[in-house]
Amino acid sequence: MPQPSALVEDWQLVELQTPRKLLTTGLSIWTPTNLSPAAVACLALKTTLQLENTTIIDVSYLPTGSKVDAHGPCAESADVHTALCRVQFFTNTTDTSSMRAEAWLPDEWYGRFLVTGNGGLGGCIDYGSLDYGTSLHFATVGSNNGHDGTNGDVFLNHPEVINDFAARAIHVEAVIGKQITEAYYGRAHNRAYYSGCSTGGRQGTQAALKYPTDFDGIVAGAPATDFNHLVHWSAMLGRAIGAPDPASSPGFIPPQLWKVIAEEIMRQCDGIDGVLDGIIMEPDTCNFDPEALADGRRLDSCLLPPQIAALHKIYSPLYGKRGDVIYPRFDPGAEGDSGCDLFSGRIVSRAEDWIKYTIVNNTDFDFSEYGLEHLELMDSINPGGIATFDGDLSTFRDHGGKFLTYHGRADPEIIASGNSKRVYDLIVQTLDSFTTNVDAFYRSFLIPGMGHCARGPGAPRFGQFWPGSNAMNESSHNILVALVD
Ligand SMILES: [Ca+2]
Repeated sequence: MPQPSALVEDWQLVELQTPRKLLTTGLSIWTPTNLSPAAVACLALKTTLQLENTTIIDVSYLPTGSKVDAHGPCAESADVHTALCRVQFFTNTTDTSSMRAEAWLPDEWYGRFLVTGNGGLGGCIDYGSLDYGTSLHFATVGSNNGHDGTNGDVFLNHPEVINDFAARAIHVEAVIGKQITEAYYGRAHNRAYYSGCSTGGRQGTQAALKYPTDFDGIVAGAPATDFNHLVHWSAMLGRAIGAPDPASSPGFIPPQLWKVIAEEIMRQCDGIDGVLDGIIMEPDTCNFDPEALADGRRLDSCLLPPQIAALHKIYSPLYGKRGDVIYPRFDPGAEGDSGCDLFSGRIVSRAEDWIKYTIVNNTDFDFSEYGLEHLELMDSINPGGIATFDGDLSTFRDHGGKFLTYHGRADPEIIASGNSKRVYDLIVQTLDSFTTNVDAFYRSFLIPGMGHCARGPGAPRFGQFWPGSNAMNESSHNILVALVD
């Protein structure tokens, strides 16, 4: 990771405000009788903060080099790379729902406020993102999105918990987080930002649609937009591939065959972009022909007809009754050497939980009965307004908001990158590109060879999260700094 001094120097290049510095000297000894002015100001919040529907759980001052432990069922702990005031709080979002959140307030603050998102069906405060935001001098807030943990059983018969997950938690943590920030520094923030990926990308998109004045700038990675259709696609892929039992599911493709399939896809498509580098620059140019694996040319790769049929389904868009695209296809080149969760022979847990606990409300639901009628049910219920498939960003645009989105084109987890193309087209069509210069406030970056939010053989490090990720902290290399610019 860059040394703190170098980091500050880089940021001062784009900094127009004088940084507010609470701590003027390094803190070498930490004892209750030797508190820095920043620590004293921090601990005072315990008794002075008065916030609507909110209980302060704890306030602590964390010197650089501290460690924050994982909470409950959430796995992530984090190192703290910059001295900060940590405020843990709990807000009742309704009479039957609540949100646990934390505000991390760095000693050296540039007047910027940042909210970070969640992942999957979580449930977990992303401490790594809180550390990243504060290391870049944002007052940074993260929440449990209305429930602890990563499972969907908390949604069963709890519509307000669903409402928090679908949209409200990010809004509430923005409102309360801004108040805590102002109370601590003695002045309000200059600009408010949001950054998240996957579910976090959907949360950012939803914020721009439903609460368009909460944030001035949003980074939304690999967004789980058109959420109900995404869940349906995941479930239908599980159905197409079947359980790992040849007797009942002859179309199932065992993990060891995915290496062969991935190699064949690269053989057919890697060179289309002119470079044999293991990256398919534009997967939509790849018309992968699975039949090449059935013709017996390769003894190790002779797939059975039901397996070939499964591949045809995986690498084709999912269509509705009228030939409309329900969801785009899995990106060829994203499968990896042993296949991914989607191809494990069972419905991925995120889709399974969403369907069981928010749609059919049946913990014993039999997925052999799952079909198109369940998508129709999902579309009609649309729990919490989760769909997040609406192109009308006009209020966000008119408020002066800027939106950056990115999506890896080798995303093996759950979200096909073609969906980000659909969303872009929807926004352009809704706002009418003849009268709106969409590029002036909304830009979408498709990243060849990048996996889900990160990783992969492409160029996956551009400051989307994590200190120490070797991303350079200036605007030509760092998406969050570029958003600030
Ligand atoms: Ca290539």
